[in-house]
Amino acid sequence: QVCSTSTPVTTVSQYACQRRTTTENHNKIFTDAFEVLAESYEFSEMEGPCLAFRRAASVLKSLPWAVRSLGATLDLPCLGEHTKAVMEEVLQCGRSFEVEKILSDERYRTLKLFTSVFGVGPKTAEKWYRRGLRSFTDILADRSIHLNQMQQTGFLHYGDITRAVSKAEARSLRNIIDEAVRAITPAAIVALTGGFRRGKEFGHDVDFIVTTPELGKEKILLPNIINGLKKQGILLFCDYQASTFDMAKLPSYRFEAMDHFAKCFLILRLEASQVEGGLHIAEGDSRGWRAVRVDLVSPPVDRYAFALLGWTGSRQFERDLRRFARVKQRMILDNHCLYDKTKKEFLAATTEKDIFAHLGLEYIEPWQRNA
Ligand code: 8DG
Ligand code: MN
Ligand code: MN
Repeated sequence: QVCSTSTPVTTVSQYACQRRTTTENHNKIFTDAFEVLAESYEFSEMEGPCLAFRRAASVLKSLPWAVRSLGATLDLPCLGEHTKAVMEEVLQCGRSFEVEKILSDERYRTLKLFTSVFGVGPKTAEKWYRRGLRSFTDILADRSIHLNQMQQTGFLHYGDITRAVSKAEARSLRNIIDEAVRAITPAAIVALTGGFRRGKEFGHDVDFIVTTPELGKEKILLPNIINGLKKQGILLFCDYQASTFDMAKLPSYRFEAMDHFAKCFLILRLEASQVEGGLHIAEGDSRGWRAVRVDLVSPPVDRYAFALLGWTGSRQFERDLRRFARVKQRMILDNHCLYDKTKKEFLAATTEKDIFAHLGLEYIEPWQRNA
């Protein structure tokens, strides 16, 4: 080689679990564009390109510097032809015409609008779109459409639920959950997880793990917490899913999005008086309360580390942890366990650090998992 370089080459890993990604994104102009493309492919059920754009966005999010030319991306993984073409457009024009076209596309706009309702997934949105429905008015006026209870609640609290939850609101909810849990068993464990554990300032919901130090006693937790919240008059909606967890059915070789722990998807009423600095609501809104989405998951305590790692996210970080485990270590990782296919045994863990160590990964702090 003619060209030798004196600057140290730091290679960026193709796995998000080998990168440190804070909430500080220096490449938002690109990652916002990629997210639109990824979502548009998701609506068309084109998993490959969708994932490619999500991976590319994740790589750019991990950089402590802003990309100013395509030349600067030569050593970066996961950036394909299409990705670079979009970046080129953004670098030259400040925007991507392909993205703008999607943003003005009727199908994309409609599916985006419909899936913004709590309880409406891509399948339902698509079904409504194919029936010619284009607005909420269309849906609510169509007598042949049956909205389930989740969707009815979604429409009822649409404004509040689509409005971001602030850190102060998350803290207040933590106190509410803490109190509800202590009333049942003082020894209970409550941990903040999801985006707020990763240090985000705002979230679409607040996620908690609740369990008991005594194995098996966690079974009484969720039903009792739900009852407590109901008695306080702050339970606006509850979708409770009992545990289907069975250690004998592990490891699971097929990919499952959901884990088998007991969980509930809630909408709670949060009073302004309980939030330091007030509610994060529209100016001029004088109700004195708002609706917020809260997720509770309740694993048995011996599964705690796996559940915490799985629910802390980000989704891309989780995807790459599992992919890394499978491809690089011949291991299966999910929210319940870590299984070594070579040794044919489960690897025990009481902390997240144990799991990273089993995987041969450097420990990544929660606030560095915003991949
Ligand atoms: P946000 O709420 O601030 O928007 O971001 P987030 O906290 O990262 O997203 P989330 O949708 O609340 O999910 C948090 C983590 O929970 C996510 O990384 C993956 C995990 N999770 C599972 N199973 C499920 C599931 O069935 N539904 C949802 N919503 N999250 C799940 O492991
Ligand atoms: Mn969340
Ligand atoms: Mn959640």
